[in-house]
Amino acid sequence: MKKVLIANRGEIALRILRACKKLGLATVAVHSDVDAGLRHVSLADESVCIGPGPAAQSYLNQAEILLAAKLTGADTIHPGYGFLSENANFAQAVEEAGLIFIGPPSSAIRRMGDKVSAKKAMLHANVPCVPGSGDALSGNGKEAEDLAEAIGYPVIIKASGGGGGRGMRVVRSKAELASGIAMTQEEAGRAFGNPEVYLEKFLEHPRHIEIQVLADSHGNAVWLGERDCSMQRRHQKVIEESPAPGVPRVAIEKVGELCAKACVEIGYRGAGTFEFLYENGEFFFIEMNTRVQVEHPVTELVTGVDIVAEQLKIARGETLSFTQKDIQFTGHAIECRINAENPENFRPSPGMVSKWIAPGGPGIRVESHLYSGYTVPSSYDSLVAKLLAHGDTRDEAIARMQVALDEVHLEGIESNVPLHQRLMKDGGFVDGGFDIHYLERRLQTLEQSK
Ligand code: MV4
Repeated sequence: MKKVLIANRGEIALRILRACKKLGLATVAVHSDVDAGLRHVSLADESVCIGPGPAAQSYLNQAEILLAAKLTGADTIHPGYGFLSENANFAQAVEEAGLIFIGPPSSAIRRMGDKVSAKKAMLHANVPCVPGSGDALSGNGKEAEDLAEAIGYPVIIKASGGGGGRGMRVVRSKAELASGIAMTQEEAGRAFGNPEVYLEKFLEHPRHIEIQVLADSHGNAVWLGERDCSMQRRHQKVIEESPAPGVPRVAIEKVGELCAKACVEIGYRGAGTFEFLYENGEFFFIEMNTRVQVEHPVTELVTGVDIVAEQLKIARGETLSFTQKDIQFTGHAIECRINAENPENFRPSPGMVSKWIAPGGPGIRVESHLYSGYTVPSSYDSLVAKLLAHGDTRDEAIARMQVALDEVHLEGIESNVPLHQRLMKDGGFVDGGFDIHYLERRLQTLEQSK
């Protein structure tokens, strides 16, 4: 591995570029027309324009990205998150072109992308899953009825091709079951080209807690603790933190060990995340993400592990340089996702950033591609910065985050910084342990009190 093509944009492209430089790797930035001014484009050794603004014609254009790799002599492609990062066909095309794809083998992406086969793999590896069908529902309606009766309503019908909140439907009684299954199958067939659905017990008040793992290509795997991502709105995470407040360490250690073992069992390689719902002291696997995630710096702050550099080292065949017992968890980290959006109605707020001054100080980390004079395009998601605070305790992390949020100077576009400022003082947030519905409920009561 000598030259890495970064097939992404924004803050994560800059993050990957920095990891490449740390390891002495040459870099190629690929960018769309509207992204020529991105920081990582000027900082990379080489850059190639791969098409117009719309992602379908640039960051999702597989042929164009492979051509850019060929033209520049890049031997490796890092897909970041989103875009092509979990596209098994792209990973396979990269492999077949004789290049290194930063991620697990395409076969593992394919297996985890299909939620029924992912769940089967996890059940086989003894990772606790939400009670349910354990396989795709057959055409026999009676079978689903009996199963739903046995686990008890409410249940949730999920598309095997879905994930991340797409293709699911809650069913609260026997009367709605058959039509609920038929509608979800119909929608899934259209949206994902795969009508398969499965059934689970619907958990009403879970928290969303995920386990970060790293696995090398020599049969070694470690877990790097958890992240509590329950503060979300419409399946978009808003705040993430580690450790998860109030969850017993023994429970985390138990599920963490199972995740690391599962990696070895399925032949996983690279960074990965096991997503769980956590309710009444129990973990239930729902999905696995086979990429680096937006919130990976939360884990980096509490473990000191450079996850993106580890991805690169694993991909070039190195053995993990540490074992599970070398991993120490220190203090508490919180991440606020700063989006270019109206803080009241959440509508995107693209435009020119006339002034950006980033916060700093002890325990503060900023991941951002922003600079004064940068224009946030309207073509992509609205994440413009990740602000992280680390402290000895959760209270200290919150206090540092409050100071840092007050230091943010962002002019020219609207942002959700005011929302984060309110949340850092919100009783429900400060207490910790809130469920995945907390933020949406809290926003409703704020709306009503106006
Ligand atoms: C669930 C659930 C309750 N019970 N599964 C939504 C995204 C996808 N990753 C899985 N999701 C859910 N699955 C059962 N059996 C509730 C959700 C869910 C959710 C999960 C994580 C984070 C935010 C969420 C918001 C709404 C619903």
